[in-house]
Amino acid sequence: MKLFVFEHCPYCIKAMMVAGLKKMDVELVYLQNHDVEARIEKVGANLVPILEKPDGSFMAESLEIAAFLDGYDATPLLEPDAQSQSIAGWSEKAYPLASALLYPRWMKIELPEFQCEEANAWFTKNKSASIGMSFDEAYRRTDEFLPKLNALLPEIDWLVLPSERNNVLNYDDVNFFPTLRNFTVIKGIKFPGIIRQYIDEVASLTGIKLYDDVAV
Ligand SMILES: N[C@@H](CCC(=O)N[C@@H](CS)C(=O)NCC(=O)O)C(=O)O
Repeated sequence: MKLFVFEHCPYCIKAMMVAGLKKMDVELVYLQNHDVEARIEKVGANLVPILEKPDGSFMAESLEIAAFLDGYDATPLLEPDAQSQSIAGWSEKAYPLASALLYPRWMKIELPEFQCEEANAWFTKNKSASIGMSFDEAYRRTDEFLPKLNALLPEIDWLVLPSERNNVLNYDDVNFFPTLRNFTVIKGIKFPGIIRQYIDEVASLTGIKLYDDVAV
């Protein structure tokens, strides 16, 4: 099977987590960010992740892909979610800060979906419009945004470490780990100890790479 993704995309990470957790033979294919046609021709919409199944058909929607991959061997491992309201509430508060901190940083590190000028220009144009400021301005204002995001992190009080539940992951992990994982690209982020341990444990179980080494 092939999974068409962007490395910075939290929805893609949901699907990649399950493929990694179950050590599946899924080839990751990184589309260029501006290549909208490559998405539309497969699923009729401009969205990743997209899974190409063994029969050649395509499937969109990260959680549907996650469930499909989890059930592929007829032995699903993921437990149901239990914290979706807490996750949604916290994510809504953090979203504007997270966007302003993350978007300019994706342009500053090496990512497979930004391997040509058109891809960078497409992302910069669309996402600077969505945060209402240029990437230069957003990056310059890190000292304003980062303390506010750091202050929100201790409010995440629903995490249970995988090691405290027999390393069995659930849909809360699938939904929320990708957000925390992306924050590792922000130099100076201050994860409370349990969050840092949670990120490291889930990354290790799913084989998802973190950004600590290239944080800016
Ligand atoms: N509901 C979809 C949302 C996926 C989504 O929003 N993907 C974004 C990337 S993070 C996308 O492909 N946007 C189109 C673009 O960047 O041009 C899912 O869960 O898979």
